[in-house]
Amino acid sequence: MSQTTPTITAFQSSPDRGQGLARDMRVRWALEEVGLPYDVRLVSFSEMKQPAHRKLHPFGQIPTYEEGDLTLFETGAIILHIAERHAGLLPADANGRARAIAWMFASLNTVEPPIVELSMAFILERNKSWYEERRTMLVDRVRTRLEDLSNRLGNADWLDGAFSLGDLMMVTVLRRLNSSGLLNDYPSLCAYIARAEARPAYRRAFDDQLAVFTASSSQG
Ligand SMILES: N[C@@H](CCC(=O)N[C@@H](CS)C(=O)NCC(=O)O)C(=O)O
Repeated sequence: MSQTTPTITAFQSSPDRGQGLARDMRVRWALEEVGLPYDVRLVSFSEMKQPAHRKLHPFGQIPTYEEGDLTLFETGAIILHIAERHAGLLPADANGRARAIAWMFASLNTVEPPIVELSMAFILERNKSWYEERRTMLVDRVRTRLEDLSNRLGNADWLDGAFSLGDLMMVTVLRRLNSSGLLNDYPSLCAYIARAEARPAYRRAFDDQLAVFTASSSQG
């Protein structure tokens, strides 16, 4: 079967300042795990909101994924598409695959929302008089998820058997908390993230994304 080289979109100049948080990182990492070469098209913030990009992504965001006549948006859908066609991100048995996919949904639907809300509150509301009170509530909600996740992971290396797309997505979600200090209270989650970050595919994806940021910063 011939494989068309996919093209993904990524920030021309990432607001994450090279921390590997922009969501093209998830797709880069998945493609590296399965050994699929890919091209990257960089887009500026204004280009993302233009009709040409909105044809690919209705919400004017990155990443998108183009492969032949298929265009996808949403990292969950993109990574599932890659994992279903290439070995490396899903177990062979049907029940194991279903559970790995459940973990991917859990990372996106159950763990990511309170984490994003906490960071959005910092970005948009930190000057409000009620910010500290709201932050306390949001931190509690994040901690509830971290506690439950840490209890479930226990001493295991990965969430359910071998490394899967569920771990890939969960780690990218948890890394959004790096600057908050909240992860420090959960040593098993810190070790889990470190284990994932040590994977050669993760390193390649991170370095490639960082190279874009470094090049854009050096252009001023
Ligand atoms: N749920 C989407 C979220 C995509 C998303 O939030 N992308 C961010 C970059 S990490 C973006 O494009 N932000 C710019 C904007 O929303 O204007 C996914 O997982 O693909």
